[in-house]
Amino acid sequence: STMVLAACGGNSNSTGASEKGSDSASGEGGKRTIKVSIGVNDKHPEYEASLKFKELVEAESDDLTVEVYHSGQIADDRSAIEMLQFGTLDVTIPSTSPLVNFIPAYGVFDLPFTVPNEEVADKVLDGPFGDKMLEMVDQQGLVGLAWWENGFRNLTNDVKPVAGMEDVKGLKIRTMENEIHLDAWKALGANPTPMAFTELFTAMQQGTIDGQENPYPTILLSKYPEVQKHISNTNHVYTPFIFLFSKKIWEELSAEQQDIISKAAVEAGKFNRERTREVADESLETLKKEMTFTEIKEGEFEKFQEAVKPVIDKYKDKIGAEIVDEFLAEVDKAK
Ligand code: TF8
Repeated sequence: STMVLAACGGNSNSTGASEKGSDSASGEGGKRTIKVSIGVNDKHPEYEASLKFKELVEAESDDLTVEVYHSGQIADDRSAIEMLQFGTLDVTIPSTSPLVNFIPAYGVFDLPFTVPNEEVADKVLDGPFGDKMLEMVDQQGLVGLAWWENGFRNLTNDVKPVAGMEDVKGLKIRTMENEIHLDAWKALGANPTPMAFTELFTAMQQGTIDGQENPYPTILLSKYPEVQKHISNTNHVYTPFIFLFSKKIWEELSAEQQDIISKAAVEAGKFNRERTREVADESLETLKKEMTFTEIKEGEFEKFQEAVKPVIDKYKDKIGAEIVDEFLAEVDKAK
């Protein structure tokens, strides 16, 4: 069958294993152009870090060239993941949330109000739990090479200031293509719709939705203040960026090329975290001038958390109870 052919096909010279994706083969290598697709624009720290990845790879390798495509010109997050599976695109660095459509366990990162700050996120992602999650994408024809940062997500809308649960009621909120986010916003009383990031600006401009949620840099650099009046510090979830390589293409690379790429992905990820955090602080200051910033009132975070509890319970089995418990334990340990 095709399955068997696919499993036996390709290059049989499966010697040198790399650090990451260590159970997958390597090939002959040779001259290659690595195409990287990201959904955000060329003002975003994720783009800067993608250029850093390019610089690192090209400095180390004589036969690898990297091309970076921003703004979802190649594809939105979900389609880009599919292209990696088919081997028609080399790299994408999406939020983990659309990956849940392929690997339910990834929903662990979508559970709201679990990660308190960036330091805890770093410890969990850089430790054994993060490694285990990176390895897990192998089953979907992907190689997970590094964690990058998008940041904590915050709510914006064009209708009213949001200071607590009451204000969220009835707001038409765009969510990522992820059922946990969808159910969490329903539980908070909003009226959510899933949509690709590439369609979001137009949807807000045309008023088909009232609001959306993203980290401060993405909100500012995607020019959302042009179409949104209000912003609040909901900080409701930390969904990381994940650096994904097509397994099909990966196995054609030489062990040396794989090594150069793995290291560059991790190195550029460190740069990405630093830049994202600098830009996040600056972005919030600018957003406070361009929009109405409303602080979430005391006691309201507790109400949010209480309201989303049934959503966490609902998805625990689907994600895998063990993974959820392990994640929460790692978060606690890191606090
Ligand atoms: C979203 C995400 C996006 C990223 C990017 C487009 O709201 O936060 O910023 O996944 O790849 O869709």
